[in-house]
Amino acid sequence: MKTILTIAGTVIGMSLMASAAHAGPTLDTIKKNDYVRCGVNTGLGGFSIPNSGGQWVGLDVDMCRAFAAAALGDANKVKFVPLSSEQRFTALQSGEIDVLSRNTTWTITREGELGALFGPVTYYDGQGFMVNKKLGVKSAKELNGATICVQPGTTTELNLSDYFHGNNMQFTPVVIDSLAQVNAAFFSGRCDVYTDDASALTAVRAAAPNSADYEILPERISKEPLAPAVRQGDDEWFDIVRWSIFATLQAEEWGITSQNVDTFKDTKNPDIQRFLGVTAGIGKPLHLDDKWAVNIVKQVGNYSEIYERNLGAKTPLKLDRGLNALWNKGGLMYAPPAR
Ligand SMILES: N[C@@H](CCC(=O)N[C@@H](CS)C(=O)NCC(=O)O)C(=O)O
Repeated sequence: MKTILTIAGTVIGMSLMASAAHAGPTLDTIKKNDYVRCGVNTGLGGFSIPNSGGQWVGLDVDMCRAFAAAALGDANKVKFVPLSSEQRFTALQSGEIDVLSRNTTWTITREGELGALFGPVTYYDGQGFMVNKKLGVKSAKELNGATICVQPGTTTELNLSDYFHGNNMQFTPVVIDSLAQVNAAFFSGRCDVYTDDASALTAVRAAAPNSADYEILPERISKEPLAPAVRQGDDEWFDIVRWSIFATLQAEEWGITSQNVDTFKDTKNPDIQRFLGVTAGIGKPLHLDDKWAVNIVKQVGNYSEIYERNLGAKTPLKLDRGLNALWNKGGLMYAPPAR
């Protein structure tokens, strides 16, 4: 550090020192507001939806709470901003929200052209098709000529067109702006087919009055890595978002839950000591105190707790972990070392 300062001169030296002490403009705003403004879905079961008591619940919502637990020490300090598919990137670009945590697929265009920067994937998904069983359709390849409900501003709309053209099939899109209206259009029979991320189809079907009448076809026509995104240009806030997600995965890997976290305080494992802030060091790289990770685990839970609470076997969605299992359990979820 000293050599760099001498060679590179005062300007770089000062900016290095400034960045060590300063946590970035977004965290400044969050601290000033005393809440994280989190862009979420308008109402998608399992991911982000208000419950009967008016509380926002879901996996994307819990990630927002994790960011607040890390940044402000309190998972309740979140202002949820419901956004449609088309509104979400403008809300992020304009500074209306600090983070977008809303079943949003990580793509090159959204990063390269829409100014978003995606954190780690919180749910690996793929696009599917749902039909009324009375159509007797068993495969997406039988959908030639179908009328298909889809929302604008989504990867879904683009993949749909690619899939049908690639397979030499025709379709009539029914493009509808709001999720509630797409659902209404499909369930009233205006469209033969509903296409969306498979998890969203599962959620929409689970909420339907006669859900047993509908079938999700076996094909997954795309990769939909769903991840929270921040605005480009604020690395410090990006780091907090990124490492908050990793903390939920790391806690799962070590079997640390919201219920048992206190029993780990006498651990002899130096990695766990650091993670829990028993020994110093984990806060400094994020410009936070050493308790940020333990705050997440205590107040929100590890990834498995978050998953099971919102999407797992005891929920209406009943989604298997699949690709969303940890790396050492056959899935893709992997946290780098927090040291
Ligand atoms: N993952 C896809 C689809 C995300 C998406 O916006 N899906 C729609 C259909 S479930 C949605 O969430 N709509 C909610 C709304 O507009 O209120 C993407 O990022 O484009």
